Amino acid sequence: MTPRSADPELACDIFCAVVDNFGDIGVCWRLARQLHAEHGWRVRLYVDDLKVFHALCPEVDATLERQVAMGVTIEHWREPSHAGDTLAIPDVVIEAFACELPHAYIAAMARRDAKPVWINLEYLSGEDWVADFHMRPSPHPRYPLDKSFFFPGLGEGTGGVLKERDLDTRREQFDADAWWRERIGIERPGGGETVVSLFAYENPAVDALLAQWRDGDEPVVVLVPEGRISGALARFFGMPKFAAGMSSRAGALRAHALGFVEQPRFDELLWAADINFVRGEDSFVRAQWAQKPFVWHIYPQADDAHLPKLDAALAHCTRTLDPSARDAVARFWHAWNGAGVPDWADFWRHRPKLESCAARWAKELADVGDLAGNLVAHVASRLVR
Ligand code: TRH
Repeated sequence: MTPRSADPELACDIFCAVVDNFGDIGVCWRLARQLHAEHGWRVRLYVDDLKVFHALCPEVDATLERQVAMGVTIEHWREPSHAGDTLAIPDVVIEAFACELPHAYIAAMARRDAKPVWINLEYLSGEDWVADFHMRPSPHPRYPLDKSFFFPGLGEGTGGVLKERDLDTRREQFDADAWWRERIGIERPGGGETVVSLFAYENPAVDALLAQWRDGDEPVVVLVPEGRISGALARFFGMPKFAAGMSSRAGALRAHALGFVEQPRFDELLWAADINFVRGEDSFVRAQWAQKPFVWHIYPQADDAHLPKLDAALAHCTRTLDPSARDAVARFWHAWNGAGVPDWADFWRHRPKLESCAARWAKELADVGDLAGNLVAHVASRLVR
């Protein structure tokens, strides 16, 4: 039997329901592009909110039912029961983050002679249990179909996280001077200034942090993509808003607001900064590949279900730090996620150690393998003809 993974025409549908924010479509769009560009798959992406998608990919026209962007066919998933007009079932079906597939679609999957490989792509967690559950099949109660649970993760035995093949090369070739002129309209700050990127949800700890930067001895330049934390910046600087293109300063702190950029350019912000505050899932992963110190504002869940995930990520990312630096990072991350007041000086005095740890961690994480490659390997093991 010949594995079908070598088939350049392997067809895949990805279903994505946007719950809120940008992470759901952020992950699906990155995966879709990668499966097409790096593995030659024919990918169709069903998305229920094209307006959010448009922010990440401006060439997506929110009024169209069907379109192609970057080689990926995009279908407007109008309602949960809508399954496209043709109901052509591909070789691989990926349901992202437990969004429910249309019933008519599942019935058509069951009618297909060669059953598709059906994968539920889960949210990322660094917790240990993930490796035990990764790729566990679950038989459908009514149809002769198996669904596998694909768990992204930060450790061995998990699905890993997405990383494009050319990412490190793009990072190494990044022209920071040109970026500062183009995006901020000023020369790149000198080595004596600490550049911070700040992508976060509303966060009660931000006022204390801004005040520490303002009152500190070292100059800090903070770059803020316009979004949920912008209101706090505006209040801090006494401005009506802190919108893209606006700047302000107070004491040792300078701040610049940035417009939202298409997803492939988001990494540049992380490469331009000395330390990155990131959130959710996809920007959290990108910060790890940026090989810079970072602080994670995790997506808050009911009953504090996110806190064990935060600690699991801390354990992975800081594993090679000495105890004093590791404790400082844990204190700072916890404060940024609602437990205590952040102490910038206590955290940033460890900067050299945090920088070398970030580079070590990116290498360790790469050993788990790229999620798209791991998924393709799984499909290859299941699809035979
Ligand atoms: O937007 P998020 O908060 O998304 C969240 C999380 O995914 C969370 O786990 C999920 O449950 C919730 O959504 C529904 O953060 P995240 O995951 O970092 O996604 C942001 C995306 O936006 C990421 O792909 C990077 C992208 N981005 C751009 O493309 N351009 C930009 O200018 C910026 C600031 C971000």
